[in-house]
Amino acid sequence: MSNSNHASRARQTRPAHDLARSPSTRWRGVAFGALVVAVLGIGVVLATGDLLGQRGTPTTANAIPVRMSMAGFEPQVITVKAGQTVAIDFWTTDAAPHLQGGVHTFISDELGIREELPAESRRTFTFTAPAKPGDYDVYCDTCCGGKESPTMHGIIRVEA
Ligand SMILES: [Cu+2]
Repeated sequence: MSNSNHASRARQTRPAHDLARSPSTRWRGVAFGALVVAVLGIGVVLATGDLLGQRGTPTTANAIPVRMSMAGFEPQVITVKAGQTVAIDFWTTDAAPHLQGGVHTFISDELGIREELPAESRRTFTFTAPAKPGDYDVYCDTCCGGKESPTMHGIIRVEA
């Protein structure tokens, strides 16, 4: 008799215990699932972005890869030789709505360069480096504050 009483009490307490415990367990499961989805999502976005940006291949040998983004030019310092014909392999993963006229720009007033780069694309252009060594300014004027924003400036470093 007392045995069956014990058993029934145990049977009654276990469901109560499960009820008290399962919500937090379920929440932990949901939180973990959300974390996994978020991490995978970020990975996919990064991988896709890089694939989009690297679509196509440079048409000019020895072109210098320069990535343009909301963070500016990458690399920020582009080193070239005086008098050299420089090929820039210019690319971006940014989407058109973030860019004025749907393009990033590569502008150097001092060197007379003005090139456009459509959203999510890659193109190669060339210019002739000046004979005079020094640092020359380059900027993008079609996003993130343009010429007024220090972030949108890079340097073309001309070495002798
Ligand atoms: Cu830009």
